[in-house]
Amino acid sequence: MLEQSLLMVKPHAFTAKKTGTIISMLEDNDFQIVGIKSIKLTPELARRFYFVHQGKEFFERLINYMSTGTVAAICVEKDNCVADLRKFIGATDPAKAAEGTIRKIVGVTVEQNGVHASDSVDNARKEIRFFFSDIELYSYRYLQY
Ligand code: IDP
Ligand code: MG
Repeated sequence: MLEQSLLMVKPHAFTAKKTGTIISMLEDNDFQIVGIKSIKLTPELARRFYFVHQGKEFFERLINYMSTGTVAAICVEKDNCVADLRKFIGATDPAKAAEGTIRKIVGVTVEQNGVHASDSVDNARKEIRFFFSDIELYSYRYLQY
């Protein structure tokens, strides 16, 4: 089924000019870009985005890290997009990520693992809404996220 998901380029990958590499990887693997923007998250926005991890040991560090620099938010669309994108980014720990995955290529550490991707269709809808309005998503007419 045609789905959309949200990929976010994390600060160190954006600073290291890996955004182009990541976009090429997405486009070369059938992920259609339907929305894209760069933004600097405030700690408050980062907290909202990662609220499901509140209370975890790594939460405060993650919030601090995610608000240190610019991120790129990319909304992509394809059949089975959410599961396919999770597979394509690879394991949370880049050292354990499979060859050819985004995290294997641009990840540095578990925290600086290059990218975020939505983990369910429901969270994809919320995360796309977090970054984009309808008029910023060109194929929003197909899916009312
Ligand atoms: P995911 O990004 O693969 O979905 P989650 O468990 O949802 O992984 O964690 C969200 C983010 O929090 C990870 O991408 C990573 O940057 C960071 N994180 C997760 N576990 C750890 C940890 O044990 N130490 C430091 N950072 C972590
Ligand atoms: Mg997650």
